[in-house]
Amino acid sequence: MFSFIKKKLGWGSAADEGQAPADQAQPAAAQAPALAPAAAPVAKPEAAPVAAPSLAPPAPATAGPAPAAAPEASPGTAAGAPERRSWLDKLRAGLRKTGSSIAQVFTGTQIDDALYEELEEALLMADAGVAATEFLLTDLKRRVKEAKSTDPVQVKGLLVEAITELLQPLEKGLEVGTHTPTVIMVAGVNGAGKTTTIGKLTRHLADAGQRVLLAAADTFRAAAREQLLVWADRNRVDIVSQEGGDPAAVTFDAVQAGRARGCDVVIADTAGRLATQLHLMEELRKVKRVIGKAMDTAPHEVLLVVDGNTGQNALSQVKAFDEALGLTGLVVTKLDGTAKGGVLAAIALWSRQRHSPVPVYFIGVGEKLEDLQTFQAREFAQALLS
Ligand SMILES: Nc1nc2c(ncn2[C@@H]2O[C@H](COP(=O)(O)OP(=O)(O)OP(=O)(O)O)[C@@H](O)[C@H]2O)c(=O)[nH]1
Ligand SMILES: [Mg+2]
Repeated sequence: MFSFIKKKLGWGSAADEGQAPADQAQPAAAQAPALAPAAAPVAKPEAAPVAAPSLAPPAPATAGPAPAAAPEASPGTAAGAPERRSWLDKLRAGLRKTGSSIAQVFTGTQIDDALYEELEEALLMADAGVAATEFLLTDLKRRVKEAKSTDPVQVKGLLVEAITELLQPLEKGLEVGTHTPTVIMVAGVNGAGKTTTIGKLTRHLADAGQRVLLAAADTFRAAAREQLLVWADRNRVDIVSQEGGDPAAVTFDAVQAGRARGCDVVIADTAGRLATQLHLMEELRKVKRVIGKAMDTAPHEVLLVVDGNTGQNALSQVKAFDEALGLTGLVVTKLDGTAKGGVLAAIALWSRQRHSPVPVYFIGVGEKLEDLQTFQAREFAQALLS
């Protein structure tokens, strides 16, 4: 459970002690039929308060210069610290291969050309890509000069600073509640982790008292629908699905049903596709257009789920899906595996050059519920170099 969701909503401490305030004691979703089909009678909205909850990143677990979220750290951190540490360990373990090779650059005694060359190689090996590697090297050399550093260990610290600063614009919380419902469309290549991410996110939202409706817009595979049904059932939320239906039509029905039922969040799961499959990308654009027809301001979020193991290909995916859909956020999954993590730096550099950054709302470090975590730039930079 993201303890900070509760905190943002102003019911953190009571709920942390297992005493949800009276008006939140019964999540609206729990009262809704578990697996309502599209044609189910439209339920009157429950009086679910929408206080613009934000799944904002928590304050950094480790010390760093003036973290912006510092004032919120205390109560939530106390309750959430062990959980957060354990996923951080997973992230570290996942990135260890790369991390150790970057960290090893700083085990010598000299700061010379050889160190920078080794670092360049290590960053490239970590999937940072040529542009981000050059950017970080230039930035690091400037920092080293300014700090008049003579110790490689100090240089390592400066690299953590450089990476943190580059990644910082990607650190932003997903907000729901400004619109009712908040409509979230989820896209990505096959097997990236879309459905799993939706399942975990749904659970967190439902636990926070949000009434969620899922749209099974992956109508290609019966198994895909079943998979989302399992998550919906497990989370006791409604789902709109249709056997072999048109993805855009299913999504349209879901957004309309979400509005009629007074849902807080509608999440559309789409079928995996490659950005090079032009007809499938066109279909995705159609899903987005149709969501806009069902609700003027929607979709409010267009999320791309990328597998952290795909290296520089992840950046290509981000660019291509952004061009087709206009992304509002990313989820980077499987950072517990063999992912090298450097691609986040490449995405951050690309994001800088875009008119507005595309935040990484969440990272996935495993298949369990607690393995969906908010992205925190400093923690990530430290894990990368630990
Ligand atoms: N280790 C690890 N596995 C993950 C993570 N996220 C998802 N998976 C696994 O990746 C596999 C694919 O996940 P799905 O959620 O089905 O991926 P998808 O993008 O919906 O796939 P398609 O709908 O087929 O395109 C499953 O076995 C998940 O359990 C993660 O963060 N870490
Ligand atoms: Mg799926």
